[in-house]
Amino acid sequence: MSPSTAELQLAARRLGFESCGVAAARPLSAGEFFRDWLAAGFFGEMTWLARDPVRRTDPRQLLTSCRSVIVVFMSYHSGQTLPKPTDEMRGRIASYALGQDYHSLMLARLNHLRALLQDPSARCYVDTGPVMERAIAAAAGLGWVGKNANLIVPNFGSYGFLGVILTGRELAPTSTVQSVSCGTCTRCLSSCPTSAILAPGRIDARRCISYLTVELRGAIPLELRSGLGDWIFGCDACQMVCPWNRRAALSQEPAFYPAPGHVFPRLAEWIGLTAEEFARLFSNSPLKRAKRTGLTRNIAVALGNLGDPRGIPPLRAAIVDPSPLVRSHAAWALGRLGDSHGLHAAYRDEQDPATRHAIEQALA
Ligand code: B12
Repeated sequence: MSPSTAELQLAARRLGFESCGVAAARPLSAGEFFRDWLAAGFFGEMTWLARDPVRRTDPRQLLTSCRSVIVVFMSYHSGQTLPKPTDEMRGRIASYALGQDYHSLMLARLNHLRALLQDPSARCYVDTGPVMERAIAAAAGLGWVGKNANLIVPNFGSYGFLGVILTGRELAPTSTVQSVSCGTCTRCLSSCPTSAILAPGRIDARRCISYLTVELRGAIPLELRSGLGDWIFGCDACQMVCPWNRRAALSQEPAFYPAPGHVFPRLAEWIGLTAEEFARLFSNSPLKRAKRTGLTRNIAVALGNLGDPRGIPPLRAAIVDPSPLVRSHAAWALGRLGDSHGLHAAYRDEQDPATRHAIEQALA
């Protein structure tokens, strides 16, 4: 016999999920918004998002037998409040990525929940399939979609991951009524360093620092680089200012607490990582998604933004990196630090036309 919604919610709590709800499997009301969002091109290079939008906005297109969608929220809020040390050049990592990789951890827990359903066709997803997890979580009444587009859960704020199970079981949907919301607050809109929140809930991902530092594989657009500040992987600017995160309960999951050295990482150390060191250091971290070249590119930009002359030696080393992507961003950063000597030296040896152009621009 299938468990009731209440039994599933209890089991989810025992598995460490702060919140769990159920939405009936039907086309999401977010569908129209999503299609407009795609038409505007806001997905950038994440072309996988644009593939088959109908499937993404209706769980029954993904699993034909689907009757209900179970959705869970797990906090990763580790409450980092320490001021940034000024001893060395340091960067910043979004809090979702400070600890261990969440996909495998949450999928393993979700699979325990799935086993209770005794439904062999049920499927689990954590960021791993064409499902609109936030829209489903809002439909199940877990919280509401804030103006910063994040799902905000009462008492837990928005620093949390979502996961879903699609099942053929008919489960009682949970309440969809949320009596609280963002009200008149617009702090997230005005705090976004790259003005990526065009209107409440409407994000141009191409401008979002999270996209630029995690998903984008190529060059970061010149006009957005200064906005990155010291963020080297993801960004929390729109969540840090959210009043709902001020008194949010901390995560109960030790795996999501910061790995040693990941809070305000030392940029001069990390910019010089070899492929092997990168693989070893980040094998179980969300940071592996950026790959070594992506992370090194981001660190070069952060060093340029910090404007600290101590950034020149590590950037001069990065300007001979095997990757032209890294070299061109190191050139930009050296330009910001006014190191024309280092740029001239690099220009003499540079063969790649795009990187030569980047050096010329940096010198100019
Ligand atoms: C692509 C993606 C991104 C992209 C695009 C983000 C975006 N806002 O679209 C980038 C790389 C920028 C990104 C960044 C982040 N992401 Co992300 N991302 C995803 C992913 C894979 C798909 C999201 C998607 O479909 N986007 C398209 C937009 C249109 O849809 P949406 O934001 O999901 O849903 C919105 C619309 O439906 C809208 N909507 C619906 N109807 C209507 C009607 C009106 C009138 C309006 C205005 C809006 C509206 O409201 C929804 C909520 O924003 C999901 C996982 C998943 N499969 O869902 C994770 C996910 C959304 N990301 C997550 C996280 C943690 C982040 C970051 C916080 C990471 C970070 N710190 O750097 C940032 C937050 C940036 C932000 N403010 O949105 C979590 C969110 C958890 C939560 N509490 O909300 C998810 C659910 C992953 C997970 N499994 O936990 N992400």
